[in-house]
Amino acid sequence: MNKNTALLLIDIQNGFMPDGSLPVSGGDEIVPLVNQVIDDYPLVVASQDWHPANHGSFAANHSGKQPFDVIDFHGLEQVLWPVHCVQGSESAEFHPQLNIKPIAAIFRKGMNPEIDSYSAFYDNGHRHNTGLADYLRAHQITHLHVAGLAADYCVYFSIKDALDEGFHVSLITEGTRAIDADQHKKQLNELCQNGSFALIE
Ligand code: VGL
Ligand code: ZN
Repeated sequence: MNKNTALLLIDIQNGFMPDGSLPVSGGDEIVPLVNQVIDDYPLVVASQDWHPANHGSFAANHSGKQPFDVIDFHGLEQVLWPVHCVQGSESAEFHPQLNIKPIAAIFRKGMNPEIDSYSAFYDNGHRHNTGLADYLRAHQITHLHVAGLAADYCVYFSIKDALDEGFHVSLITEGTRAIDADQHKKQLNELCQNGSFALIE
């Protein structure tokens, strides 16, 4: 692999596995594929969804609301989720079969209870950044290969921010799974309009 290309792994955590609290169908199937390619990259970075128990994205923290209801949360549209990836819980741990040894840095997100954070770069209001873009630039990274979960939320918004930050981005199609496959297809059509985006099929 070119020395300017990093592998970005999004939220490969128990909470998003088929037996997790926010299940992504087939989410566990990406783990062997990621393990196959992870040693090919000069730099591997990962994100972790890392919520406090009182996080505002949890339906349980809004009386009368159910998971997947959509609300206005401090001016942003917010899908309410089942409780997932609470800091320090099993749900927040990486999948036990994921080879984490090559991961050079982990960027955690979703810690502020007042705003959700899908992208590994910025919160959903683009107010705070995680330091990921500067970290990658400090390591002379210009190209990203992306895998992880979920394709239509954290992977999609991470790719959009990466493109806005000026990176060339390729999505490893076998290395991701969506919550809503139709939504993922539409998002791919949109991303493919960007000359800096490609699919690795
Ligand atoms: C995610 C919904 C809520 C994700 C995280 O990792 O795609 N989705 N929190
Ligand atoms: Zn989350």
